[in-house]
Amino acid sequence: MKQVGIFGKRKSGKSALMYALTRQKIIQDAGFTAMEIGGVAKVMLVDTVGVDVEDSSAEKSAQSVEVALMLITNDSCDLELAWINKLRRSGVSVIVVISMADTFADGGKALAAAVEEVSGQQTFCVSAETGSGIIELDAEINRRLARG
Ligand SMILES: Nc1nc2c(ncn2[C@@H]2O[C@H](COP(=O)(O)OP(=O)(O)OP(=O)(O)O)[C@@H](O)[C@H]2O)c(=O)[nH]1
Ligand SMILES: [Mg+2]
Repeated sequence: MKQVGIFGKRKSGKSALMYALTRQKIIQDAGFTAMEIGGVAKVMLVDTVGVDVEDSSAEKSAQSVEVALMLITNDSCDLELAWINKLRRSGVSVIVVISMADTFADGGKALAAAVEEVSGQQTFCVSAETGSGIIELDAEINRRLARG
């Protein structure tokens, strides 16, 4: 089974996002059975320890995922950017996520633009709290899985 890993610092909303994506999947499966018949990939979502934890388990998870979500919550994100490069070099498809978007007055747009500038990657603003951006992120995960 293909694995999608959720990475980010401690308390960046990894577990909450995993729950939100899972809930989205259940709603979709109930509402759009045709998509399921059409062959939506069954994937394993893997929650991880913070990339800022001195522990090799996030590194281990990184070795078994096809797609990685890298959560960013503020502009102190050198560690996350380093991880994005490392993951991409090892062939992992990385989706950059501005998490807890509801905590920003602008929904995370300014941070997203700054991260897009330095990483050269499209970013997705999501909130596990309000559900904003979850459908779009789910669609992107499926696109990446279909590509790989
Ligand atoms: N406002 C808001 N709070 C959030 C959101 N996602 C998570 N939180 C809160 O942020 C805190 C950390 O969320 P977690 O999902 O536990 O974060 P985590 O990255 O799994 O944390 P660790 O596993 O301890 O590293 C919790 O109090 C959540 O309720 C969000 O989208 N919006
Ligand atoms: Mg967690």
